Amino acid sequence: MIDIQNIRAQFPILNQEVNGKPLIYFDNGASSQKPQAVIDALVNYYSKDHANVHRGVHTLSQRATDKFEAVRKKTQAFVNAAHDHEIIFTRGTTEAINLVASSFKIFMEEGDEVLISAMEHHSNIVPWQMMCEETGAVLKVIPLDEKGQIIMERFDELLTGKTKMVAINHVSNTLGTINPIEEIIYKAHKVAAAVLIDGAQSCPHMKIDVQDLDADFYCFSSHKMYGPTGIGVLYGKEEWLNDMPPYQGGGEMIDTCTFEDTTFNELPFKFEAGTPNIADTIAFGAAIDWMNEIGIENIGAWEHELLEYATEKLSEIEGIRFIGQAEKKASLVSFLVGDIHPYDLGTLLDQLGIAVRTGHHCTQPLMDYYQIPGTVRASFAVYNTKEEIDQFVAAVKRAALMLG
Ligand code: 7TS
Repeated sequence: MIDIQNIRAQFPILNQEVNGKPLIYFDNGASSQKPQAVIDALVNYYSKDHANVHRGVHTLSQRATDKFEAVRKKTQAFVNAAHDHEIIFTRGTTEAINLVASSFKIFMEEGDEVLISAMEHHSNIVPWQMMCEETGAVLKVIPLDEKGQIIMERFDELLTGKTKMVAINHVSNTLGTINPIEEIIYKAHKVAAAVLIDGAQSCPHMKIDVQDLDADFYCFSSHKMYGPTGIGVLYGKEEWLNDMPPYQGGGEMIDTCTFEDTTFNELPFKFEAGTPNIADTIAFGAAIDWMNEIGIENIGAWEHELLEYATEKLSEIEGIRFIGQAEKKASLVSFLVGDIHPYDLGTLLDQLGIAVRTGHHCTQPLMDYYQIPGTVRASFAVYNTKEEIDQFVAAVKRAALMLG
Protein backbone atom coordinates (compact mmCIF):
# COMPACT_ATOMS: atom_id res chain seq x y z
CA MET A 1 0.00 0.00 0.00
CA ILE A 2 1.17 3.51 -0.69
CA ASP A 3 0.82 6.43 1.68
CA ILE A 4 -0.90 9.11 -0.37
CA GLN A 5 -0.66 11.84 2.26
CA ASN A 6 3.07 11.28 2.49
CA ILE A 7 3.34 11.39 -1.29
CA ARG A 8 1.26 14.57 -1.54
CA ALA A 9 3.40 16.28 1.07
CA GLN A 10 6.36 15.92 -1.29
CA PHE A 11 4.71 18.10 -3.95
CA PRO A 12 4.91 21.73 -2.80
CA ILE A 13 2.81 22.97 -5.74
CA LEU A 14 -0.22 20.96 -4.60
CA ASN A 15 -0.37 22.88 -1.36
CA GLN A 16 -2.04 26.01 -2.69
CA GLU A 17 -5.39 27.57 -3.43
CA VAL A 18 -6.52 28.44 -6.93
CA ASN A 19 -9.37 30.91 -7.21
CA GLY A 20 -9.89 30.63 -3.47
CA LYS A 21 -10.23 26.82 -3.51
CA PRO A 22 -7.70 24.09 -2.75
CA LEU A 23 -6.05 23.11 -6.01
CA ILE A 24 -7.21 19.84 -7.53
CA TYR A 25 -4.75 18.97 -10.26
CA PHE A 26 -6.22 16.58 -12.82
CA ASP A 27 -4.15 17.61 -15.84
CA ASN A 28 -1.41 15.05 -15.42
CA GLY A 29 -1.76 13.78 -18.98
CA ALA A 30 -0.48 17.15 -20.14
CA SER A 31 2.25 17.32 -17.49
CA SER A 32 2.60 15.99 -13.98
CA GLN A 33 3.84 17.97 -10.97
CA LYS A 34 7.31 17.58 -9.45
CA PRO A 35 8.27 16.16 -6.05
CA GLN A 36 10.75 18.03 -3.87
CA ALA A 37 13.45 15.46 -4.70
CA VAL A 38 13.32 16.51 -8.36
CA ILE A 39 13.30 20.22 -7.54
CA ASP A 40 16.26 19.69 -5.19
CA ALA A 41 18.18 17.79 -7.85
CA LEU A 42 17.88 20.79 -10.18
CA VAL A 43 18.93 23.28 -7.52
CA ASN A 44 21.79 21.08 -6.28
CA TYR A 45 23.14 20.55 -9.74
CA TYR A 46 23.28 24.26 -10.51
CA SER A 47 24.52 25.06 -6.99
CA LYS A 48 27.33 22.51 -6.92
CA ASP A 49 28.03 20.54 -10.06
CA HIS A 50 27.41 22.51 -13.23
CA ALA A 51 29.88 22.39 -16.12
CA ASN A 52 29.63 21.21 -19.70
CA VAL A 53 29.71 17.45 -20.18
CA HIS A 54 31.94 15.09 -22.16
CA ARG A 55 34.63 17.67 -22.86
CA GLY A 56 36.70 18.77 -19.92
CA VAL A 57 39.37 17.10 -17.88
CA HIS A 58 38.50 19.36 -14.99
CA THR A 59 36.71 18.04 -11.95
CA LEU A 60 33.36 19.76 -12.40
CA SER A 61 33.07 18.66 -16.00
CA GLN A 62 33.80 15.10 -15.01
CA ARG A 63 31.37 15.24 -12.14
CA ALA A 64 28.61 16.62 -14.38
CA THR A 65 29.41 13.98 -17.02
CA ASP A 66 29.27 11.16 -14.47
CA LYS A 67 25.91 12.35 -13.15
CA PHE A 68 24.54 12.85 -16.65
CA GLU A 69 25.68 9.44 -17.89
CA ALA A 70 24.41 7.77 -14.73
CA VAL A 71 20.91 8.83 -15.79
CA ARG A 72 21.37 7.07 -19.10
CA LYS A 73 22.05 3.86 -17.19
CA LYS A 74 19.11 4.53 -14.89
CA THR A 75 16.86 5.03 -17.89
CA GLN A 76 18.24 1.87 -19.48
CA ALA A 77 17.28 -0.07 -16.37
CA PHE A 78 13.89 1.67 -16.12
CA VAL A 79 12.78 0.35 -19.52
CA ASN A 80 15.10 -2.68 -19.50
CA ALA A 81 17.05 -1.77 -22.63
CA ALA A 82 19.89 -4.12 -23.55
CA HIS A 83 22.51 -1.34 -23.80
CA ASP A 84 22.85 2.15 -22.37
CA HIS A 85 23.88 3.49 -25.80
CA GLU A 86 20.38 2.61 -27.01
CA ILE A 87 19.08 5.46 -24.84
CA ILE A 88 19.15 8.75 -26.77
CA PHE A 89 18.25 11.92 -24.88
CA THR A 90 15.90 14.26 -26.73
CA ARG A 91 13.75 17.25 -25.79
CA GLY A 92 10.77 14.94 -25.37
CA THR A 93 8.54 12.45 -27.15
CA THR A 94 7.92 14.88 -29.99
CA GLU A 95 11.60 15.27 -30.78
CA ALA A 96 12.19 11.53 -30.41
CA ILE A 97 9.52 10.76 -33.03
CA ASN A 98 10.82 13.49 -35.33
CA LEU A 99 14.32 12.06 -35.04
CA VAL A 100 13.17 8.62 -36.16
CA ALA A 101 10.84 9.94 -38.89
CA SER A 102 13.71 11.99 -40.26
CA SER A 103 16.56 9.46 -40.02
CA PHE A 104 14.45 6.46 -41.04
CA LYS A 105 13.87 8.12 -44.43
CA ILE A 106 16.91 6.36 -45.84
CA PHE A 107 15.06 3.06 -45.60
CA MET A 108 11.96 4.37 -47.38
CA GLU A 109 11.17 4.13 -51.05
CA GLU A 110 8.30 5.51 -53.07
CA GLY A 111 5.16 3.47 -52.46
CA ASP A 112 6.34 2.11 -49.09
CA GLU A 113 3.83 2.54 -46.29
CA VAL A 114 3.73 3.93 -42.77
CA LEU A 115 0.90 2.69 -40.56
CA ILE A 116 -0.46 4.77 -37.70
CA SER A 117 -3.75 4.57 -35.80
CA ALA A 118 -6.68 6.97 -35.77
CA MET A 119 -6.02 7.84 -32.10
CA GLU A 120 -2.52 9.28 -32.51
CA HIS A 121 -1.34 12.54 -31.01
CA HIS A 122 -0.35 15.12 -33.64
CA SER A 123 3.27 14.42 -32.75
CA ASN A 124 2.84 10.86 -34.02
CA ILE A 125 1.04 12.01 -37.18
CA VAL A 126 2.76 15.08 -38.56
CA PRO A 127 6.38 13.79 -38.57
CA TRP A 128 5.22 10.80 -40.64
CA GLN A 129 3.28 13.04 -43.01
CA MET A 130 6.45 15.07 -43.50
CA MET A 131 8.45 11.89 -44.05
CA CYS A 132 5.92 10.60 -46.60
CA GLU A 133 5.90 13.95 -48.40
CA GLU A 134 9.65 13.77 -48.87
CA THR A 135 9.98 10.10 -49.76
CA GLY A 136 6.81 9.34 -51.71
CA ALA A 137 5.79 6.85 -49.03
CA VAL A 138 2.10 6.53 -48.15
CA LEU A 139 0.54 7.09 -44.72
CA LYS A 140 -2.21 4.59 -43.81
CA VAL A 141 -4.49 4.87 -40.81
CA ILE A 142 -5.88 1.96 -38.77
CA PRO A 143 -9.49 2.72 -37.81
CA LEU A 144 -11.06 2.43 -34.35
CA ASP A 145 -14.25 0.93 -33.03
CA GLU A 146 -16.87 2.92 -31.12
CA LYS A 147 -15.19 2.29 -27.78
CA GLY A 148 -11.94 3.76 -29.05
CA GLN A 149 -9.99 0.57 -29.66
CA ILE A 150 -7.91 -0.34 -32.69
CA ILE A 151 -9.84 -2.71 -34.97
CA MET A 152 -7.29 -5.50 -35.17
CA GLU A 153 -8.87 -7.11 -38.25
CA ARG A 154 -8.32 -3.85 -40.10
CA PHE A 155 -4.75 -3.70 -38.84
CA ASP A 156 -4.19 -7.20 -40.21
CA GLU A 157 -5.53 -6.08 -43.60
CA LEU A 158 -3.49 -2.90 -43.73
CA LEU A 159 -0.25 -4.58 -42.69
CA THR A 160 1.46 -5.80 -45.87
CA GLY A 161 4.89 -6.29 -47.36
CA LYS A 162 4.79 -2.58 -48.25
CA THR A 163 4.60 -1.56 -44.59
CA LYS A 164 8.01 -0.33 -43.45
CA MET A 165 7.02 1.43 -40.23
CA VAL A 166 4.17 1.02 -37.74
CA ALA A 167 3.91 3.96 -35.32
CA ILE A 168 1.39 3.57 -32.50
CA ASN A 169 0.82 5.05 -29.10
CA HIS A 170 0.93 2.61 -26.21
CA VAL A 171 -1.74 4.59 -24.37
CA SER A 172 -4.01 7.19 -25.97
CA ASN A 173 -3.80 10.60 -24.32
CA THR A 174 -7.41 11.37 -25.23
CA LEU A 175 -9.16 8.03 -24.77
CA GLY A 176 -6.96 6.30 -22.22
CA THR A 177 -7.00 3.15 -24.39
CA ILE A 178 -4.11 0.77 -23.72
CA ASN A 179 -3.26 -0.67 -27.12
CA PRO A 180 -2.30 -4.33 -27.68
CA ILE A 181 1.19 -3.36 -28.74
CA GLU A 182 2.67 -6.81 -28.06
CA GLU A 183 0.46 -8.28 -30.77
CA ILE A 184 1.03 -5.28 -33.07
CA ILE A 185 4.81 -5.56 -32.73
CA TYR A 186 4.77 -9.32 -33.25
CA LYS A 187 2.67 -9.05 -36.40
CA ALA A 188 4.59 -6.08 -37.79
CA HIS A 189 7.87 -7.95 -37.45
CA LYS A 190 6.42 -10.82 -39.47
CA VAL A 191 6.30 -8.48 -42.48
CA ALA A 192 9.70 -7.00 -41.52
CA ALA A 193 8.22 -3.61 -40.57
CA ALA A 194 9.83 -1.60 -37.78
CA VAL A 195 7.64 -0.45 -34.87
CA LEU A 196 7.83 2.86 -33.04
CA ILE A 197 5.85 3.07 -29.83
CA ASP A 198 4.83 6.49 -28.55
CA GLY A 199 5.04 5.83 -24.82
CA ALA A 200 4.35 9.38 -23.61
CA GLN A 201 1.23 8.21 -21.75
CA SER A 202 2.37 4.75 -20.71
CA CYS A 203 5.74 5.25 -19.03
CA PRO A 204 4.23 7.30 -16.18
CA HIS A 205 1.82 4.49 -15.31
CA MET A 206 3.13 1.02 -16.12
CA LYS A 207 6.26 -1.08 -16.22
CA ILE A 208 7.86 -0.98 -19.65
CA ASP A 209 10.24 -3.66 -20.85
CA VAL A 210 11.41 -2.77 -24.33
CA GLN A 211 13.19 -6.10 -24.83
CA ASP A 212 10.17 -8.08 -23.78
CA LEU A 213 7.98 -5.97 -26.06
CA ASP A 214 10.58 -6.27 -28.81
CA ALA A 215 9.90 -2.61 -29.76
CA ASP A 216 12.28 -1.12 -32.31
CA PHE A 217 11.78 2.39 -30.97
CA TYR A 218 10.09 3.57 -27.79
CA CYS A 219 9.66 7.29 -26.98
CA PHE A 220 8.71 9.10 -23.78
CA SER A 221 8.85 12.44 -21.95
CA SER A 222 10.23 13.16 -18.49
CA HIS A 223 7.71 15.89 -17.71
CA LYS A 224 4.80 13.44 -17.64
CA MET A 225 6.79 11.24 -15.23
CA TYR A 226 7.31 13.69 -12.34
CA GLY A 227 10.49 14.95 -14.01
CA PRO A 228 11.38 18.28 -15.62
CA THR A 229 10.31 19.58 -19.01
CA GLY A 230 12.75 19.72 -21.90
CA ILE A 231 14.06 16.18 -21.59
CA GLY A 232 12.80 12.96 -23.09
CA VAL A 233 14.02 9.68 -24.39
CA LEU A 234 14.29 7.77 -27.60
CA TYR A 235 15.02 4.13 -27.02
CA GLY A 236 16.12 2.46 -30.24
CA LYS A 237 17.54 -0.96 -31.01
CA GLU A 238 21.20 -0.54 -31.76
CA GLU A 239 20.88 -2.33 -35.11
CA TRP A 240 18.58 0.43 -36.33
CA LEU A 241 20.40 3.30 -34.68
CA ASN A 242 23.75 2.21 -36.11
CA ASP A 243 22.32 2.19 -39.63
CA MET A 244 20.44 5.48 -39.32
CA PRO A 245 22.14 8.78 -40.22
CA PRO A 246 22.41 11.55 -37.60
CA TYR A 247 19.41 13.81 -37.09
CA GLN A 248 21.33 17.02 -36.43
CA GLY A 249 24.94 18.02 -37.01
CA GLY A 250 27.16 19.83 -34.57
CA GLY A 251 29.46 19.35 -31.62
CA GLU A 252 29.54 16.05 -29.73
CA MET A 253 28.14 14.02 -32.60
CA ILE A 254 31.34 13.91 -34.68
CA ASP A 255 34.30 11.59 -34.49
CA THR A 256 36.55 13.58 -36.84
CA CYS A 257 35.67 16.76 -38.68
CA THR A 258 37.41 18.47 -41.61
CA PHE A 259 35.92 20.79 -44.21
CA GLU A 260 36.02 17.95 -46.69
CA ASP A 261 34.75 15.10 -44.61
CA THR A 262 33.22 14.37 -41.23
CA THR A 263 32.87 11.03 -39.53
CA PHE A 264 30.27 10.48 -36.87
CA ASN A 265 30.63 9.58 -33.24
CA GLU A 266 29.40 6.27 -31.90
CA LEU A 267 26.02 5.71 -30.23
CA PRO A 268 24.43 7.43 -28.43
CA PHE A 269 26.43 10.60 -29.17
CA LYS A 270 25.79 10.40 -32.91
CA PHE A 271 22.23 11.51 -32.14
CA GLU A 272 22.99 14.10 -29.46
CA ALA A 273 24.43 17.13 -31.24
CA GLY A 274 25.33 20.13 -29.11
CA THR A 275 25.34 20.69 -25.37
CA PRO A 276 22.59 18.52 -23.96
CA ASN A 277 20.00 19.49 -21.36
CA ILE A 278 22.28 18.47 -18.49
CA ALA A 279 20.37 19.83 -15.51
CA ASP A 280 16.99 18.49 -16.52
CA THR A 281 18.47 15.12 -17.40
CA ILE A 282 19.99 14.83 -13.94
CA ALA A 283 16.71 15.84 -12.34
CA PHE A 284 14.93 13.31 -14.56
CA GLY A 285 17.21 10.74 -12.90
CA ALA A 286 15.83 11.89 -9.56
CA ALA A 287 12.30 11.42 -10.91
CA ILE A 288 13.11 7.85 -11.96
CA ASP A 289 14.52 7.17 -8.48
CA TRP A 290 11.38 8.63 -6.97
CA MET A 291 9.09 6.46 -9.10
CA ASN A 292 11.20 3.38 -8.38
CA GLU A 293 10.99 4.06 -4.68
CA ILE A 294 7.19 4.05 -4.76
CA GLY A 295 7.16 1.24 -7.31
CA ILE A 296 5.63 1.60 -10.75
CA GLU A 297 3.23 -1.27 -10.04
CA ASN A 298 2.00 0.53 -6.92
CA ILE A 299 1.58 3.76 -8.88
CA GLY A 300 -0.39 1.97 -11.58
CA ALA A 301 -2.57 0.09 -9.10
CA TRP A 302 -3.57 3.25 -7.21
CA GLU A 303 -4.26 5.15 -10.42
CA HIS A 304 -6.41 2.28 -11.66
CA GLU A 305 -8.44 2.48 -8.47
CA LEU A 306 -8.89 6.22 -9.10
CA LEU A 307 -9.96 5.51 -12.68
CA GLU A 308 -12.62 3.02 -11.61
CA TYR A 309 -13.86 5.30 -8.86
CA ALA A 310 -14.05 8.34 -11.14
CA THR A 311 -15.80 6.39 -13.90
CA GLU A 312 -18.39 5.06 -11.48
CA LYS A 313 -19.07 8.43 -9.85
CA LEU A 314 -19.17 10.38 -13.10
CA SER A 315 -21.62 7.83 -14.56
CA GLU A 316 -24.24 9.21 -12.16
CA ILE A 317 -24.26 12.51 -14.01
CA GLU A 318 -27.20 12.93 -16.34
CA GLY A 319 -26.25 13.35 -19.98
CA ILE A 320 -22.63 12.35 -19.54
CA ARG A 321 -20.96 10.74 -22.52
CA PHE A 322 -17.59 9.06 -22.08
CA ILE A 323 -15.24 9.31 -25.03
CA GLY A 324 -13.05 6.24 -24.82
CA GLN A 325 -14.51 3.14 -23.20
CA ALA A 326 -11.86 0.59 -24.02
CA GLU A 327 -11.68 -2.65 -22.05
CA LYS A 328 -8.15 -1.75 -21.02
CA LYS A 329 -7.66 1.85 -19.98
CA ALA A 330 -5.04 3.96 -18.27
CA SER A 331 -6.02 6.50 -15.64
CA LEU A 332 -7.87 9.20 -17.51
CA VAL A 333 -11.48 10.00 -18.27
CA SER A 334 -12.56 12.03 -21.28
CA PHE A 335 -16.17 13.09 -21.44
CA LEU A 336 -18.87 15.52 -22.53
CA VAL A 337 -22.02 16.50 -20.65
CA GLY A 338 -25.12 17.10 -22.81
CA ASP A 339 -24.50 19.90 -25.28
CA ILE A 340 -22.19 21.83 -22.99
CA HIS A 341 -19.03 22.97 -24.72
CA PRO A 342 -15.97 21.42 -23.03
CA TYR A 343 -14.31 24.82 -22.85
CA ASP A 344 -17.21 26.26 -20.82
CA LEU A 345 -17.14 23.32 -18.44
CA GLY A 346 -13.37 23.58 -18.05
CA THR A 347 -13.58 27.30 -17.31
CA LEU A 348 -16.16 26.78 -14.58
CA LEU A 349 -14.11 23.96 -13.07
CA ASP A 350 -11.08 26.23 -12.99
CA GLN A 351 -13.09 28.75 -11.00
CA LEU A 352 -13.58 25.96 -8.48
CA GLY A 353 -9.84 25.29 -8.31
CA ILE A 354 -9.93 22.20 -10.53
CA ALA A 355 -7.42 21.85 -13.37
CA VAL A 356 -8.56 19.66 -16.26
CA ARG A 357 -7.70 19.82 -19.91
CA THR A 358 -10.35 20.73 -22.44
CA GLY A 359 -10.23 20.74 -26.23
CA HIS A 360 -8.95 18.37 -28.88
CA HIS A 361 -5.86 17.26 -26.89
CA CYS A 362 -3.70 17.43 -30.03
CA THR A 363 -5.79 14.63 -31.55
CA GLN A 364 -7.92 16.55 -34.04
CA PRO A 365 -8.47 13.61 -36.42
CA LEU A 366 -9.83 11.63 -33.47
CA MET A 367 -12.25 14.44 -32.63
CA ASP A 368 -13.38 14.41 -36.27
CA TYR A 369 -14.01 10.68 -36.01
CA TYR A 370 -16.28 11.19 -33.00
CA GLN A 371 -17.68 14.37 -34.58
CA ILE A 372 -17.10 16.39 -31.44
CA PRO A 373 -15.27 19.67 -30.86
CA GLY A 374 -13.26 18.27 -27.97
CA THR A 375 -13.67 16.72 -24.54
CA VAL A 376 -13.11 17.48 -20.89
CA ARG A 377 -10.26 15.29 -19.72
CA ALA A 378 -9.36 14.46 -16.14
CA SER A 379 -6.08 12.56 -15.99
CA PHE A 380 -4.78 11.20 -12.69
CA ALA A 381 -1.40 10.81 -11.06
CA VAL A 382 -0.30 8.92 -7.97
CA TYR A 383 -0.85 11.94 -5.70
CA ASN A 384 -4.55 12.26 -6.53
CA THR A 385 -7.22 11.07 -4.11
CA LYS A 386 -10.80 9.81 -4.08
CA GLU A 387 -11.79 12.88 -2.06
CA GLU A 388 -10.58 15.03 -4.93
CA ILE A 389 -12.67 12.96 -7.32
CA ASP A 390 -15.74 13.46 -5.09
CA GLN A 391 -15.22 17.21 -5.21
CA PHE A 392 -14.61 17.08 -8.94
CA VAL A 393 -17.81 15.11 -9.59
CA ALA A 394 -19.80 17.53 -7.42
CA ALA A 395 -18.27 20.43 -9.34
CA VAL A 396 -19.14 18.89 -12.72
CA LYS A 397 -22.71 18.41 -11.52
CA ARG A 398 -22.91 22.01 -10.38
CA ALA A 399 -21.37 23.32 -13.59
CA ALA A 400 -23.71 21.16 -15.68
CA LEU A 401 -26.71 22.62 -13.87
CA MET A 402 -25.50 26.15 -14.49
CA LEU A 403 -24.62 25.60 -18.14
CA GLY A 404 -27.23 23.02 -19.13
N1 7TS B 1 2.32 11.50 -27.61
C1 7TS B 1 1.32 11.43 -26.73
C2 7TS B 1 0.47 10.20 -26.66
C3 7TS B 1 1.09 12.52 -25.88
O1 7TS B 1 0.09 12.44 -24.99
C4 7TS B 1 1.90 13.66 -25.96
C5 7TS B 1 1.66 14.88 -25.13
C6 7TS B 1 2.95 13.65 -26.87
C7 7TS B 1 3.12 12.56 -27.69
C8 7TS B 1 3.91 14.77 -26.98
O2 7TS B 1 4.72 14.83 -25.87
P1 7TS B 1 5.74 16.03 -25.64
O3 7TS B 1 6.26 15.84 -24.27
O4 7TS B 1 6.79 15.92 -26.69
O5 7TS B 1 4.94 17.29 -25.80
N2 7TS B 1 0.32 14.98 -24.69
C9 7TS B 1 -0.24 16.06 -24.15
C10 7TS B 1 -1.55 16.03 -23.67
O6 7TS B 1 -2.28 15.06 -23.70
N3 7TS B 1 -1.86 17.24 -23.20
O7 7TS B 1 -0.80 18.04 -23.34
C11 7TS B 1 0.21 17.33 -23.93
